[in-house]
Amino acid sequence: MQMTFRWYGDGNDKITLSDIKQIPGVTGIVWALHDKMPGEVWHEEEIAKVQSQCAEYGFNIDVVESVNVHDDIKIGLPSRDKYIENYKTTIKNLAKFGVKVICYNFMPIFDWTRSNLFRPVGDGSTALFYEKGMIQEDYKAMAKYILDFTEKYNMSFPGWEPERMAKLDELFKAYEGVDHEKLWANLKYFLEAIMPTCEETGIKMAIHMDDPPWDIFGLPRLLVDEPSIDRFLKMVDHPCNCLTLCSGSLNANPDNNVAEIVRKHCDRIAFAHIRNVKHFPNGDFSEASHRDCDGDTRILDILKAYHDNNYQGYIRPDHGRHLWGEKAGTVRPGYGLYDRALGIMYMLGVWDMLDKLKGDNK
Ligand SMILES: [Mn+2]
Repeated sequence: MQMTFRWYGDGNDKITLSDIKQIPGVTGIVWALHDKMPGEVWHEEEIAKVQSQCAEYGFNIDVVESVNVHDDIKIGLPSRDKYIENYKTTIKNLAKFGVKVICYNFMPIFDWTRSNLFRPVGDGSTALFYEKGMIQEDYKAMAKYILDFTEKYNMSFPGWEPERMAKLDELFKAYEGVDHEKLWANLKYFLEAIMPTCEETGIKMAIHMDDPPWDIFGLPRLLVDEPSIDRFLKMVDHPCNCLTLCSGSLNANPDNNVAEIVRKHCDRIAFAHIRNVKHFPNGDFSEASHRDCDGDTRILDILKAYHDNNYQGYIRPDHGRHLWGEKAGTVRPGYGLYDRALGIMYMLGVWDMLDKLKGDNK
């Protein structure tokens, strides 16, 4: 297991590489060129700049999150081929700098979705919250809440590019007729087109689970549970076609048993997101600390499953709560310093003990 930490880049994240360096056990930065629109090529000099910033602190840049996929590819328009060519160029450019894993998602229009970004947890901290009743039909109200926030605090969220969001009605129209099967077919087309480039460069494509793992606003969602993950891996059965297994996204549906999925598909998990979720009886959920008993995701079972399978891939704490003065305007929602650092210490504590027990049992 290789511990990593997501960083939004110089001038785009109040957390510094020096801060991250002080968290024990972190060897790599999970990064992206956040000013790129989906479909644009990532150029060598832009990649080189991030690499040298990270190298100064001894961090690798093995994992990129995310190289976003252009809507035309997801919709299946004839123009997709041009964007696929751009994607291949980006893969090749990233490989030149030692990148090993590209995290991406195939969610139509909206990336992650929440109804409250700073909801009090009850202990003085706040966390991302999903109110099921609010995210049903009216995409405009939800989008307005998120976009007003980004405007007020002058930040942009991955997958929530204002340029795309300004054309929401057009986007919804463009996705008309893209049902589950069409979206599966478009995903297959994309992956089959880029797999030769992945094989040539050694880069693994690691699809992120859909968040939340169900259809929203009438838009289809694909990577939602164990059967759909099985289907995805079989559909393009190639060692470079991998998963970003996000425990929090999957466990937003409490019927999903993430540890079981880890045991079944560990060899195809290139990147592990560890996040804990607490459920409420009405279907709402809140994000929680990484400690197993603070949520319902069974973090200990998941870590044990990775350890039992001798997991060699990359791992990171996914979202954390906002602590100790972190609030709107001072922190990226879900991406504060403190709770993610606590999460790392929890995970490493569990992992070290499992290592020790394994050694003792020899
Ligand atoms: Mn995640």
